[in-house]
Amino acid sequence: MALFIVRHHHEPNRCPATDPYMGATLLNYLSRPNVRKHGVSIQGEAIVRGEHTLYMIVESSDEAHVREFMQPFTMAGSLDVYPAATCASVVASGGCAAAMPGIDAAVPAMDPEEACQQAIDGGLVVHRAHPLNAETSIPALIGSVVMPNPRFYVRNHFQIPRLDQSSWRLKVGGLVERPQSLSLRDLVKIPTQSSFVTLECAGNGRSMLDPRVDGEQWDLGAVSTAEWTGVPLVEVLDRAGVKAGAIEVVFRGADSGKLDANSETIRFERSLSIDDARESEALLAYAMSGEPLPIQHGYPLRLIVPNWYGMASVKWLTEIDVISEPFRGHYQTEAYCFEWQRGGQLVREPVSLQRVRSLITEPEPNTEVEQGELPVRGVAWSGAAPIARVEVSIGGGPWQDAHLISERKRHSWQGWELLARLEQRGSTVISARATDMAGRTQPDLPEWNRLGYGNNAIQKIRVDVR
Ligand SMILES: Nc1nc2c(c(=O)[nH]1)N[C@H]1C(S)=C(S)[C@@H](COP(=O)(O)O)O[C@H]1N2
Ligand SMILES: [Mo]
Repeated sequence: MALFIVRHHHEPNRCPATDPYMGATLLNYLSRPNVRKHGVSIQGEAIVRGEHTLYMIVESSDEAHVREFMQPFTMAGSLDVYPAATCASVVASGGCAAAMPGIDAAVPAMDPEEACQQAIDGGLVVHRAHPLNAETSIPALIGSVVMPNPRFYVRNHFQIPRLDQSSWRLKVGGLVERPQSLSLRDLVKIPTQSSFVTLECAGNGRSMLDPRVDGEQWDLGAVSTAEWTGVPLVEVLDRAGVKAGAIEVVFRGADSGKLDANSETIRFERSLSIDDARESEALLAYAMSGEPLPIQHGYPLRLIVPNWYGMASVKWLTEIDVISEPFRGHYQTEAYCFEWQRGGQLVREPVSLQRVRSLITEPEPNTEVEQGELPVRGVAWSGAAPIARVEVSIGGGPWQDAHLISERKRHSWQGWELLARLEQRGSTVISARATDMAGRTQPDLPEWNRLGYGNNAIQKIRVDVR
């Protein structure tokens, strides 16, 4: 279907609505059932008061249908039909005059406009329409453990591949005794496992780094939790039988693209050491919080590596390759590495486990709150160990222990709350700090690094006490 804007203008003395019967005829003509008969659907219509001008946003297969439908209006005045586009489509293609980015015929992709519109309609904050990158808005983190799927943050490097379940296979090869080619049906037959796992993008909070670093300018919402269901990765590795001499397992997604115009096409691929592949409780997930994996989140199958930053959890998984050399892919050795200047030296370290962090979900920053008791709530997580405690400070005062809600979880964030007292009126800062059972806690300021990963500085929000 194509989108059009229709404009009709008539002279004041020819305004059809001045005659009640003509006016009624017009309304009936514009009614949904009648419009449908003409192969058109009206998304909205309005008249500019006093200007005798009608605008409509209509959808139809082609302009001819629109003109045919609008024919009666031409008797009262002029008619213009403009081919149009949604804002999501213009932004995704990079401007009013730009064409939608080409979709590689070999790997059919989701329409970027549709992906973007879905993100907006789901309540996500869009950072980039294409490739789609969108974060959860923090107040949406309130409440249950799981983030509803439409509100789960989306982080993509390339187009979103549209994979066909009937022809899709997971190939397991390389240094294995029995190479596998598994359909979704084969996988569903293996006993399932479900786990609540928090994913956090390594760049979450990057926008707060000073000096600014390149990359998606995430606020604090590139984190969400879902209940993932699928097959333990070890199960599939054991079926294939890992041979002696293997040191790493590479996971390859179906999505691909170029880093810049002159470079070669690369896939999104990441590796884990054999030990991490076996011991991280990684899951090959085909369901997300009770629904089939949504296309944006890796349909039909993705890897979920609990406690690791999100880049390890490869979406649209098509290949598992067992190798005998360290993997050198772009997303392994160039991106997703901390680069620090320490003692005049460049220190590099691969990004792996999520750093301990807490987020305040309530109250909302920069809002007015009443003097007296105020519930402060949030979530906290750490890749290294369960959360030991969360403390809250009001207006730079002493740290007070918050109450941890529900039992300790290994792979998912934990809710916490504190009934705080706000004594003084005026602007106040509330901060929250988590400590995990490995004794790690959050720094006061982010540890700046060239690519802007792992900012787990203590969150501070400002409220106005009335
Ligand atoms: N195939 C593929 N897998 C991927 C990515 C990607 O671009 N392609 N992005 C990774 C990154 S950086 C993150 S943070 C998570 C985000 O998962 P989500 O979009 O389901 O939230 O997916 C990871 N897996
Ligand atoms: Mo990420």
